[in-house]
Amino acid sequence: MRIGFRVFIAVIGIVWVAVAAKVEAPKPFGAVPTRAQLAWQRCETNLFLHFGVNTFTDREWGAGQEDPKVFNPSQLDARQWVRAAKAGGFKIVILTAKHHDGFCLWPSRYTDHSVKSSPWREGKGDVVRELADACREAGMKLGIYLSPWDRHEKTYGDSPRYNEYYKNQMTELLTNYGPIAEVWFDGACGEGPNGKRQEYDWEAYRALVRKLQLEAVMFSDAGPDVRWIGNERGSAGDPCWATVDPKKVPYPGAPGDAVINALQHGDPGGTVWRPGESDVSIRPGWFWHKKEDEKVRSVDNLVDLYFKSVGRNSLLLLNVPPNDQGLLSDGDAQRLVEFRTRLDVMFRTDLALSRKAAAGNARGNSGAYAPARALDGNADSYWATDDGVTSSWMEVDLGKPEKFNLAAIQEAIALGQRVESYHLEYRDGAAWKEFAGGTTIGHKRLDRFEPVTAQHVRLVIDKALACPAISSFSLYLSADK
Ligand code: FUL
Repeated sequence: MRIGFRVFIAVIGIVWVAVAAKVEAPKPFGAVPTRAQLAWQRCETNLFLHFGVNTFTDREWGAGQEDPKVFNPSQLDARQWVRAAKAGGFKIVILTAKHHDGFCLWPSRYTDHSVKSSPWREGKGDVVRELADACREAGMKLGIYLSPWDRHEKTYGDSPRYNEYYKNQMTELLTNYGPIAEVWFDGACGEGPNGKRQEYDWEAYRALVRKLQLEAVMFSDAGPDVRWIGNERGSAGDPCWATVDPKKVPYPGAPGDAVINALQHGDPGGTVWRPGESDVSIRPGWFWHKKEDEKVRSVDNLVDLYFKSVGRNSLLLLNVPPNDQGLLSDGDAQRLVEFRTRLDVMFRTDLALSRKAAAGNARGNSGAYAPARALDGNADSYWATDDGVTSSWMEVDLGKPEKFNLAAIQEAIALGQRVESYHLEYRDGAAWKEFAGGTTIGHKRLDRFEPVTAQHVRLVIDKALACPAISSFSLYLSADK
């Protein structure tokens, strides 16, 4: 009896071990995101604030000779900026602490070309401080843009000296204002063939940021953490991989069509994780110009950009420039609210949430990776197939025929980006009919299509670099097209 019981326990143990061994999670595939990159991708929409002397001189690129006295916003209120960002659902606000004209929005110790030489707050003001305080109060993350190209600073072109200057300023910004979520390195330089030649010490800049703000992601054409998407139209490539071959974009500002192509699309199986950020302005210019007050993008246009950036595994960085009073203009702020309201309505009711699911293959035949995991509203659980199964399907039973015209799919990107192509189909009697499809998925893929009414819907993974891991599959009926 006792021996029989022991045998029984041993058998249970062996079976348990065998089952547990079978349902081991998929191994990460290729390059994977760091914790900071993953948190950044989940932000989805960030807000850019272009503000500085150009706001007062009606220019886009200041010459560097501007009199600091022109900087005098009468009602600057960083809390208003952050309120508008919050209302628009933006997660990080990135301020041009210094643009190409070299004028600093904080009282840097290393130059007088800053707010301290302006009449604003009698030379005692600090825009970066006011924004950092407003962010902290509101639970908003802060990012900084510190232009490498500097048309004012005398040492620019004297490479070692300017690199010191730049690093000193970076140190001020990264030590005095609390946590910084993103550092934006702009690759632009308009010096031209006869202009000054500055060799930026990118390696030293990056090392400094890593040392001072471990959780900050660094943006530039060449990353290292986040890449430029290759245009300023807010539109990612299709396909769009978060992985890249770093040799294709050797340094920020590297020219050529091949570079732009690499930025737009990334590389399947690329050795480095470097997701794309799609920057675009809500107005024609990056800085505020009175004459553009009537040229603020429409909600339809902004939603379209959202689909072309966030919906293609990128992040939307939308610029909304404060005006010469130091406020976001009412029309712009209002547009942000309308944009978010529209998205909230679109994505309010997920018809697939918690519905019954089936799949052609579920890893280890186990509940841990069952298709229902893609319908549970949990970003960290996922449906996965067995190793080596790189094409399969999962099916959702909507309970009754439902009408929908919008699909959202997400991969469990903590394990790497895998899917190369997929399509969607619905059951019509005995037949399955395709109604949408595409290439990469990544963090998020959004599809809009003519309304379909069906009860049974399949996500078919046609091709993947490794067993797919799908964290979410959702269907919606949106009133607009
Ligand atoms: C560009 C700059 O030259 C523009 O002025 C703007 O800051 C944009 C975001 O990046 O490279």
